[in-house]
Amino acid sequence: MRMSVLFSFLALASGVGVAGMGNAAVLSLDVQHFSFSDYPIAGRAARDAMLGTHVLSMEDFEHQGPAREFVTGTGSDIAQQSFDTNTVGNFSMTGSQGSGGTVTNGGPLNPVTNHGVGAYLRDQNTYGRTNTTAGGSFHLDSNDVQNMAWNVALAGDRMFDRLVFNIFDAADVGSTFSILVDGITYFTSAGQRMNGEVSLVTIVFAHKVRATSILFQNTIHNDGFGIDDIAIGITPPIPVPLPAGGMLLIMSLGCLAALKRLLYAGRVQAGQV
Ligand SMILES: [Ca+2]
Ligand SMILES: [Ca+2]
Ligand SMILES: [Ca+2]
Repeated sequence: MRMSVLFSFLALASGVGVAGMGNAAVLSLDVQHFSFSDYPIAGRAARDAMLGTHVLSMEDFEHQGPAREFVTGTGSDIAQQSFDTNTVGNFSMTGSQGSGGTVTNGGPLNPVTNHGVGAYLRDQNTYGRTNTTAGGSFHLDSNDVQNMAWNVALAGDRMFDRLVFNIFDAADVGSTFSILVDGITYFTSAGQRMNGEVSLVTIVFAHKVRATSILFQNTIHNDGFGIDDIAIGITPPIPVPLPAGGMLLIMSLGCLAALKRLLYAGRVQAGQV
């Protein structure tokens, strides 16, 4: 069952500010929350409705394995590494590094050394962050690092105007979670959220764009979240109505034909034909 719509932003006013910065103008950002058990039916139906049929690219992380932390270097030179999906753009981490149970616990959560520095491609549930793809197992996890940045772009520099994706387990252990688009905050979580809650996010732009920057921002670290089932789409072109001149021409031709019929009828009546 759909639990609530926390935020639906018609960015008419903010759009002016965004456009003034030369960035993508957000027309609306909608967030729908589902419990993890409700998501498979109600959430997927809502996702399909928000997505429509015109999808340009999708990323469900099922073909990005193996599970791993995105870092470079060793020892004290460990640094986060940007993860380029080749489908929906790239992800990188900012802010305080992770140090919670997600990072420090051994076993299946961390089959290899985890530094809490880079995003983690995971193939199993991690404190309520888990895959949302039907029949899948992978998602991209924040790994308890504070913020995640997503530079949205399509292969071939194609244009788009719609993003649909799932965020889950945000703001359930003390953080306030926000979504920024090109530096402007369009969503902030309200109160403490449920463990494992799935938040279906839909962002619609006022016009087609080639790139945009999304920041998933937390007030603290160690309140991890995941992202999965990303889709980038474009609104199909609207059929162009005939211009006013064309309509006038059609109406004039119609009138001319009616006039000719009247004249002919008059001539028949007068015995001229
Ligand atoms: Ca997945
Ligand atoms: Ca959790
Ligand atoms: Ca969390």
